[in-house]
Amino acid sequence: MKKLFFFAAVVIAISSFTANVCYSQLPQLEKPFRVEAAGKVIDLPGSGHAAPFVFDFNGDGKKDIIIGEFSAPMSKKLQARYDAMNEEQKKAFVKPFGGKARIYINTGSDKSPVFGDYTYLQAGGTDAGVLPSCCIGFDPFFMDFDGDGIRDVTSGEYFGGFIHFYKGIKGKPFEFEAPVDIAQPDTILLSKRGMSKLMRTANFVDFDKDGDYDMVWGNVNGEVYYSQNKGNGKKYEFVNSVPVTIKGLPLYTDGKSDPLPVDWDNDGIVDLLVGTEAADIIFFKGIKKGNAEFEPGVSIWTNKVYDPGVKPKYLQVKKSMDELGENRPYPGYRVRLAVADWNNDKKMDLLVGNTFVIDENGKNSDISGNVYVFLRK
Ligand SMILES: [Ca+2]
Ligand SMILES: [Ca+2]
Ligand SMILES: [Ca+2]
Ligand SMILES: [Ca+2]
Repeated sequence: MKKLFFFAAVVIAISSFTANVCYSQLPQLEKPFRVEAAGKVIDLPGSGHAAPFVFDFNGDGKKDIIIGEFSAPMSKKLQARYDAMNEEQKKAFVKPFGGKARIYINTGSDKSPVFGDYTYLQAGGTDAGVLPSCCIGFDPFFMDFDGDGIRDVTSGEYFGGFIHFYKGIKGKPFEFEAPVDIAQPDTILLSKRGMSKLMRTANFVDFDKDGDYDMVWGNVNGEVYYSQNKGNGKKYEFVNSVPVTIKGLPLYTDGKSDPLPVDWDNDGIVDLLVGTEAADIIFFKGIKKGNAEFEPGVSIWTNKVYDPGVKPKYLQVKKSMDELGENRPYPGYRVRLAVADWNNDKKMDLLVGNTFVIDENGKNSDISGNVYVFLRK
């Protein structure tokens, strides 16, 4: 018995030591504030699934914010509420419509952004959209994917297993071409409906430093995959996706993963920040340039170390959420991440979009979403 206790104490000591080592490398963050527009916090009533992306959209030298959102057909309750509105209220009401992306142009300065009203991202002559289903709306990632000097945008979708590519148009910053599906050998040759292809969320970085964008993607299962681009910067050519690994074992999170490749601890090696269904944000420290093997994941909110190779059961999402407890600095679940130097102090800050329930009402609960900014200390 005594021996067993000793063993347990050693295990606890080792795990907390490992956790502290990782945690001390984590950037410390200020208390958050929510992004506002037209003097009010940006809310996504009836849609939620705020998916932020920050960059200079219109090329005037000031950062703008693009926020993806989700929607589904209106619930009976919401429809009844809409029907009872007067004309003015109806005009102001945001109807659910499918996954779209709001563009908020910065009318303040680059250092202190101020946003007014938004317009919807346009593609193929209409609002750019993804079909709404389950748990992902428009999930934007902007970059010049095809190397023609014009930035493009991508988004995942719940069904279909593809990442959509919307090509930017020269001289028309607010318009994009109608989407095409990004061809990948594993999406073409294998079943499109396998669980691992549901709800793909893709973010990009030149992971192997060969001059083109490689893809890191998550899914409904909470897995994270790396797809190497062997193209030439003008034309992509993805090879089969491989699971991102920790000590040789696949990386798993508590479902609906949104992996963002970024050098979060500033050591010159790309790390992963992964947002989860349980509202946690997990830091996976990169070990070596271009290698899809990472250090074990640490919660940036609680210091909890996630065991590699352990596939979580869906019900453990609630457990993970409870473990976050008071340390979770926002309500809700299913967080989507972005990074940007928001206040121009040369330190990378974190943006978190969430989905939260306004009114507990079973299946027809009203939801919304906000975008939180965490400045780095
Ligand atoms: Ca382009
Ligand atoms: Ca590359
Ligand atoms: Ca790093
Ligand atoms: Ca900053």
